[in-house]
Amino acid sequence: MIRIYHLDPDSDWLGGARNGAKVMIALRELEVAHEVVWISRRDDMRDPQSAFRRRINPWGTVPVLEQDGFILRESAAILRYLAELSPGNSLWPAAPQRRALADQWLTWECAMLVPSLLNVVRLGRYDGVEASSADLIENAQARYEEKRAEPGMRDAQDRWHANLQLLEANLADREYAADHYSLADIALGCAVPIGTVFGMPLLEYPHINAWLTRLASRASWQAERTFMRDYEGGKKAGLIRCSAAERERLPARRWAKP
Ligand SMILES: N[C@@H](CCC(=O)N[C@@H](CS)C(=O)NCC(=O)O)C(=O)O
Repeated sequence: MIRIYHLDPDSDWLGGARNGAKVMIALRELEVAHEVVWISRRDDMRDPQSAFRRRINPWGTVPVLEQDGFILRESAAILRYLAELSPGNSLWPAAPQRRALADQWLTWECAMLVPSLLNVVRLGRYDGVEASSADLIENAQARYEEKRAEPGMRDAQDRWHANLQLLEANLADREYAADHYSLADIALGCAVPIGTVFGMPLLEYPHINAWLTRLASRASWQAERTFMRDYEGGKKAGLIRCSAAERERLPARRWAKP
């Protein structure tokens, strides 16, 4: 049986694990039997003495896949492994060039897009290394506003937006990152809405908005609370396109307390 170590967004003060969300969506799409082990960011991931750190992942991160003693870390590696277990699936096509193009965007997500987001997160001190009461993610947009004019933060924002412009241009003439719905969309779709948590709008990217709508219409995405809260929270905050009526209907985002 495959076990996935993941975070419950209802009890995590950073709203859950976006990298874990990728794996959960892929498991549903591929219909792979699995169980989820819900762990705690504070007690399991950040405590060097925890059983999780000692037995499963000394790096202290999720997601982790465990299967009969085999342990695999890194969301992109886990996605590829799951796809290998499900031959013939369309998320990871067999034809070398089609697969390579999906892999290009899957790799770009973790090598280019996420690092540019982490610059913003770290400059805004939302890496969450300390969950101090002065630095809660629920204050992220206010803190981001305070810092957005600082030169380092401006540069970090520009890099994030330069990457989004690349994705936007790619989606201008195709529905998905690599011509067909693939692992790349799963990874990118879980990462892109996070910028709105920090107050960075997606409004100027019509193709990205349309692509997110396509992803969010899938049952496997709707079941992933971490993604849905980032996505709907972005809409509620007026940072992702949606109608006024939908914005009105959406609940305000609530963060768990640390
Ligand atoms: N490159 C890794 C990143 C894993 C990662 O950083 N996951 C976050 C949750 S999305 C985490 O474990 N953070 C550690 C912490 O907050 O202590 C992957 O893609 O799996």
